[in-house]
Amino acid sequence: MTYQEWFREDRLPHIYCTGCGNGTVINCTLMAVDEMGWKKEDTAFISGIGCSSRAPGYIVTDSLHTTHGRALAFATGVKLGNPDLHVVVFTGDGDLAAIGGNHFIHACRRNIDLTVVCMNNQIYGMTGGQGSPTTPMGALSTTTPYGSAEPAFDLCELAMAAGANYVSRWTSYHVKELTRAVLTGMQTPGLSFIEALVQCPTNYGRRNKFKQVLDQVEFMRSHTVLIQKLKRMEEQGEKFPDPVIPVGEFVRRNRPALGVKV
Ligand SMILES: Cc1ncc(C[n+]2csc(CCOP(=O)(O)OP(=O)(O)O)c2C)c(N)n1
Ligand SMILES: [Mg+2]
Repeated sequence: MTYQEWFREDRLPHIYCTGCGNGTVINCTLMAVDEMGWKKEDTAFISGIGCSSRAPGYIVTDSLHTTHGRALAFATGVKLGNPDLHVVVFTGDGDLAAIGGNHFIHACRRNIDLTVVCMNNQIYGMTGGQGSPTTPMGALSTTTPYGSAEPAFDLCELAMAAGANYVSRWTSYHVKELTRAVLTGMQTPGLSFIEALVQCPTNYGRRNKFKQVLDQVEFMRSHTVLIQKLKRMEEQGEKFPDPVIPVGEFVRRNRPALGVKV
């Protein structure tokens, strides 16, 4: 089987804007699913509300497109109700960290056996570009017309501190690394959190000096540094990109988890 067989062609055309990074993340996730050899009948995709949360609609398995911020609450029910299912959550930065922030930290604390893929476009994409908890300081959005004055959440640090067993960050530029990270997350019992930074040309890029789609992709390429390398650079006083986006595996561990079949 190839990963393309997981797509639902009857739902095309999709809603994503030209140049959106979400499709890349869906591809990477389905390539990881294919690599896992999961069966469609044993796999469920759960999401909240947002552009990112539309992803399960394009996949052939059973899925739940739930309410804004509540993907993890529904996914908890699905997984604990039927631990035999492989449960993958697609969410966005607003869905996960704003309205759904409390579900996020408690799902990580409980370490529920889920794979959570967050498409972080650093904005509320679907509703026209309001600022989110991951909008960088100084960035323009419809609700931060003079530049965001708030520090942003680091979703990976948050997931790690709250207790998730596996945490990793990549971007839509890093297709191979992202696929491998999702795969490792699927292989790790407990909550696996994979953050995928994505370009949003319509609602983030055009307001923030990324005139072309590839300008934002190039920014992600040139501002990412592997976490371990970054630590070394800091210790040795070496210069690194500003702002810097640490990528790679933040943690892989074996805390007690919920929903793992013993
Ligand atoms: C309870 C509730 N509040 C607000 C909304 C409106 N709303 C829909 S999507 C969204 C933001 C989505 O942002 P994000 O999760 O980052 O997803 P994106 O569209 O950027 O992928 C909001 C506020 C809603 N649907 N339900
Ligand atoms: Mg978003």
